[in-house]
Amino acid sequence: MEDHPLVSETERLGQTLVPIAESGRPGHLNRDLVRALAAAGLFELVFGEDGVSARDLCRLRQGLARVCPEAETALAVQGLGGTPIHLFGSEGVKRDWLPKLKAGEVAAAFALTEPGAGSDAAALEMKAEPDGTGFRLTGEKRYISNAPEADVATVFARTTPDAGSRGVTAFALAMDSEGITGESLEMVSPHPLGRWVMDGVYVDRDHVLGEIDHGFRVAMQTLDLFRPSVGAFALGMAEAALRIAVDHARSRQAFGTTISEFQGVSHQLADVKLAIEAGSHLVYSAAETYDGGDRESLTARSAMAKLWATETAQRAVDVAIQVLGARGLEADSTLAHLYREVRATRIYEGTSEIQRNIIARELFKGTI
Ligand code: COS
Repeated sequence: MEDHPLVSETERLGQTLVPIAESGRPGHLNRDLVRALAAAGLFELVFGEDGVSARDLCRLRQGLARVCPEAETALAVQGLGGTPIHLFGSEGVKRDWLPKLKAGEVAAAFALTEPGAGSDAAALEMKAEPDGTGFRLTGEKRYISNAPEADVATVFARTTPDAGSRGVTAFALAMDSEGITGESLEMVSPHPLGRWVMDGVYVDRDHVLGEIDHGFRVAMQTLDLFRPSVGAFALGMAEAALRIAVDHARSRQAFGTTISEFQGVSHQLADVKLAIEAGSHLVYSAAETYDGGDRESLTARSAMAKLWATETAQRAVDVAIQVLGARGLEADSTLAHLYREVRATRIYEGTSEIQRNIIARELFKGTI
């Protein structure tokens, strides 16, 4: 697919962000990077006055991913954490947080996962017990991007016990509130991840996002928007890996010729290109479905886009490393970095297995 101008513009911008990304501490929030993304006006697009354009979100993510995955992830986590505030927050909550999120003055997180609730998100146990005009949150959130350093988080907690997905509420929570402790987790993935423990943390009723007991919907609708964009991130990384592999195969000599002459190499690269091209159609068609307001087929399209593109990216990076051989595994090479970065995309925002469940369920429902 031909690049939309916003993809190539963002790719150029991403190149200028590389030094800022490299100046950060791996595994920790890079606030300079968040501010630089804001200064470039990217959060104005993510938190648009007239709502969100899923296509623009995908374009930004694809462009940045080609050259600067750290900047891409900083953009994405701010978007994922801030979107429920943008789309479901009260006027007061939006006034408190949106200008700061857009200016990159604060960093956001999306706190759904718990030690006992990953794929089965409705099993979450963090309690939200009524107290005066608000609630007190108690429990643990784990494997949260930007934790524990984020300033504000969309936190999902249980307001009705034993009610499964029907007893969950979403809150916008200031993460310097009393009763919150947290720590970073050392993961293979280079972006910041951590955990928070909440011990009776007070949050006012005005900070509920959407309606009480209807927070699961807030989570699912946010994921329906973001899953295609995870696909766009994956496509950008797949394209980066493919470029490196093609350049190498063109020039690398072995057995008296360039290795691009060997079908064992060239056919693998052809297959990667084919999968990327198919992935672009799935990703942008899911984004178009969101922008067009067709909620019926969105959940399945979104799952298909994420599943295909992230699996493709994993394959693209693996093939590229195989083509480069030992060079591709040099610890500070772009491919080694992509290798660490790409793995998590098949897990977060719903594993590949969950995406297949969603597609199958929607297929039997008849929405696709
Ligand atoms: N949009 C709006 N509402 C949705 C929805 C969607 N995409 N998906 C589900 N819902 C609603 C359902 O309509 C249902 O509402 P009612 O009870 O009022 O009928 C409710 O949410 C529960 O839906 P469902 O029964 O399908 O929930 P399940 O427990 O079966 O879970 C999956 C559904 C597996 C899809 C969900 O748990 C999931 O996405 N898991 C992965 C979690 C994830 O991505 N974690 C990553 C965290 S962010 S890094």
